[in-house]
Amino acid sequence: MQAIIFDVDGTLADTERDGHRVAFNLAFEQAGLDWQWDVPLYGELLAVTGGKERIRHFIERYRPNGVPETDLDGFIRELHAAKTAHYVRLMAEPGIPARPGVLRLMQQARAAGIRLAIATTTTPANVTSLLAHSFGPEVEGWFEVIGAGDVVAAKKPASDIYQYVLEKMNLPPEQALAVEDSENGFLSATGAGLKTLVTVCDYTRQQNFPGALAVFEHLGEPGNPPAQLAGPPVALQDDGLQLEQIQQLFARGN
Ligand code: XBP
Ligand code: MG
Repeated sequence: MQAIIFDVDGTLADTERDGHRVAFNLAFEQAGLDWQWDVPLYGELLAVTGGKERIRHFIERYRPNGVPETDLDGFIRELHAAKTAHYVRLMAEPGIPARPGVLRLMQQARAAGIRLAIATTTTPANVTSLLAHSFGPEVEGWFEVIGAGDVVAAKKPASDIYQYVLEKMNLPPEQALAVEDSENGFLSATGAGLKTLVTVCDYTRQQNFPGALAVFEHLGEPGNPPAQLAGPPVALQDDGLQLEQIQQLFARGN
């Protein structure tokens, strides 16, 4: 295991419900639209990855008021740019905490000489803001490659973003671990040939991850070990899933 490639939303932090969703709603309000994405509706809309793609899907599926008859692309692009500005600000204030054990695993990996990268559907500015505010000012620099947003044409569950990152790292897929939280992300990573560890979030707990190395609630931190939901049983200590245990799961494969 030469590298760990992290997903962002739902994996590094629980950003969907209290970050992205809120930012979308603020952008709708600012544009004078009466659209409101509540928590259950947003859960449905998450089936479509990518904010612009999600807005388009919402328009096509729900036919809401306020959609112009011409230049739908431009309308969506502007709405999404406003959403990104809100999201970037929300990450600074009030912010969303890093999920348990993520920063620790990054630090353990760095100490062991394991390379780090990111493969995400979200907009690059969102990654920068989350890392700076929830992880620390130096953390973005720990990632050799940050593959994000529109850098590839087809978003998750397509494998393009993982292939893009592997290519930039000049790394074969057998030598990297992906960490994901959702079915779409899992399909993207495994489709690129990566072994994948899953840490679910509230929106993805009921999803299926056939062939994952293991599925946990989260990575865990002292006093807060995670429940294991699938995979060969790992004997966790009080301080959560450790790098050596992940390396053992990786070596054992699936
Ligand atoms: C994350 C997403 C993103 C965000 C919105 O998926 O689906 O679309 O919800 O980000 P993953 P943008 O965690 O699998 O990468 O609005 O910037 O597109
Ligand atoms: Mg995710």
